[in-house]
Amino acid sequence: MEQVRNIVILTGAGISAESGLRTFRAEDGLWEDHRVEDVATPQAFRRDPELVQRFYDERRANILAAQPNPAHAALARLDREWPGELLIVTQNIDDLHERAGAARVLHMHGEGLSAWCTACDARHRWEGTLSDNPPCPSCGEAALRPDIVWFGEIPYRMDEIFAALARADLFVSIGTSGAVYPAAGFVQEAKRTGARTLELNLERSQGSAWFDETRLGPASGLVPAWVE
Ligand code: BV8
Repeated sequence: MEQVRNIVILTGAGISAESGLRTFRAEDGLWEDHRVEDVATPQAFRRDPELVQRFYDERRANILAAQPNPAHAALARLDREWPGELLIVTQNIDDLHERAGAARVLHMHGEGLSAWCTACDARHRWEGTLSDNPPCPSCGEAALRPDIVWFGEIPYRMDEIFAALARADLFVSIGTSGAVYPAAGFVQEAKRTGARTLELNLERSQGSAWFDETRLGPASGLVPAWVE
């Protein structure tokens, strides 16, 4: 393989599936219980804040009960040992990459264990519930929302992501259906700037045609094998 220095890795719900966290679009997906427009939009939050807060309360509890799987562990090892640039851009709101030991992680869709105060803009690590309207530890206002990027909101740190893609020699996509933008477009950006592109997924995704190579199987097997 030609000299690879800089790697960008995009992960989606599929990398956490074997940790027991449900994906979005599988038959048991999250969206089945709640219609997308019912929970993951600012409009839904304005219309029915209690429903949305309870949805994320449940997700937060599931995240705390989950454990990293061999795929997270393999990426953490790669992050520790890789001498060049490496960035794990995750669409996931769980902290399993970090709990496996990864450091260079960017949560473009926010974090389930973070609460964002809409009154004073402070962000707080949050493991409990928000549906009971707790006061913001900074300003005391009962104005905390999930620190999550909903549909129609702008993902976090897009400039950092595009700068990393511009420098990447290798782009690896793991466990994502390629259904949601702008994340689904990163492979095209990586190709445009000359990176090799690899997809590791349980099944072919909406973006598979854009990848130089697609390997199909569970992440817990594919990712450690690729990192070796
Ligand atoms: C934006 C919140 C403007 C957190 C999420 C029409 C056309 C194109 C785009 C649009 C359109 N209309 C609207 C849009 C934009 C919209 C969008 O893309 N809509 C889609 C539905 C068409 N996007 C937005 O609104 C975004 N914002 O565009 O702002 C902008 C953009 C750029 C710059 C400036 C301005 C905001 C999107 C973020 C929404 N928030 N989540 C939460 O609740 O969790 S998205 C949600 O879906 C998750 O965050 C997740 O990241 C995302 C994608 O899902 P996946 O992670 O891929 O999970 P999925 O279940 O789909 O797939 C799992 C995959 O894993 C499967 O392929 C499966 O086979 C595989 N798998 C399963 N098990 C395993 C496995 N693989 C390996 N091993 C296993 N064991």
